[in-house]
Amino acid sequence: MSQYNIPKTQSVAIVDKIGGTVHVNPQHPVRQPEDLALGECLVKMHCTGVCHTDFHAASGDWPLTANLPLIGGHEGVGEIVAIGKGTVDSPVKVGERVGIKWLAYSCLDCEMCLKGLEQNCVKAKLSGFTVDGTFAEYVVSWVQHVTPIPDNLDSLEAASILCAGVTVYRALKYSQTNASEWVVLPGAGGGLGHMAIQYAKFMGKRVIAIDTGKEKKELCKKLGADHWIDFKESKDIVKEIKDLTDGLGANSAIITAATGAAYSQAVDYLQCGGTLMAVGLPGEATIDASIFFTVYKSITIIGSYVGNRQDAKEAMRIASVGGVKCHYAKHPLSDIKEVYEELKEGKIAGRVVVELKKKD
Ligand code: 8ID
Ligand code: ZN
Repeated sequence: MSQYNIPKTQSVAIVDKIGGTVHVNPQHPVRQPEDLALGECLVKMHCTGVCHTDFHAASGDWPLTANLPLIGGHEGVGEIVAIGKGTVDSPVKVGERVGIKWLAYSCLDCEMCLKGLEQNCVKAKLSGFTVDGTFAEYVVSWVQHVTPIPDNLDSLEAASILCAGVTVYRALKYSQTNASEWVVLPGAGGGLGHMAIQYAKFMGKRVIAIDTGKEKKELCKKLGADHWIDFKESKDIVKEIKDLTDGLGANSAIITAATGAAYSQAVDYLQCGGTLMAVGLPGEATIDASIFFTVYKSITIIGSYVGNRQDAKEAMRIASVGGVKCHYAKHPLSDIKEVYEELKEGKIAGRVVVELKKKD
């Protein structure tokens, strides 16, 4: 039961068929507290970030298909207003502010979960893909997987830590790159990339940001990138990176661009022993890397998929101590269609965060 007054209907942004137009339904049903299952919680949303993944999911350009009708969104922050009856040992309580990330649920008991690869659990439920996501005023999630939000962090600032932040934080964590070493960030001006610059600097690394346009250049420089390369203007990205790194090449590349092209030169500009972290998710592309030089240069290629609960807590803690700050533009839910268009065209510097509840 809940002490809150929970409405029967709500506004959600929804896609009826893959490739269809996202639209707002103001009469979508709200699951009521008495209908929550054991371990589930109902979260009244404050806001949600919009990730390029939401656009991939709605347009159907991945080799996985989303559940339909699709309510996207996986960077949500809100307040728990009810918890399923009979739930014991919940790590969160009613009234607490929590975040909903891409991995909404995993069993916590299988080999993948126990190895810390919760995101690869066969029973995983994905927010905004296989279960209703955060483009809604009320979302059902799971007490074991929601992320507590530190008190000193504003909901709008915390939202994009839940996907963009966690994902790049984990990719950097496993990039085998020490403080003072070079990280190249293709996609640096986007949602994930602009957070990656800040996490990399917080970890003491040196950053070469790659993206395009004046606005993204200014943002990357402001956030601490040591160097900037415009991929549309550069005649030779590999040479530019080698020139900036004493002829040796960079120690790692965290590729967050949503295109295969951004992967193609990485093995060439990495130095021996370097690591390519694959993060950006174009649906069809393959990594075009020289086998010879991958072997000869002792290059490591690692796929890095979001993060587990501990990664989320660490990424959030770095935000709460002021190590990173999301650069975002605030929009109403009704703007989602235009936001998808802008993501498609690569027009958004940083992130868009949708406000679902005005501050009291
Ligand atoms: O767990 C994961 N691995 C994970 C988690 C979250 C998101 C992966 N993703 C994926 C998304 O599905 C998407 O494919 O990461 C990709 C980037 O997500 P995003 O940061 O939300 O997208 P964005 O804000 O559009 O930023 C992409 C940036 O890449 C630049 C664009 O200009 C944009 O700023 N870019 C492109 I497109 N091509 C480029 C290139 N060749 C490039 N930058 C450098 N070189
Ligand atoms: Zn995402």
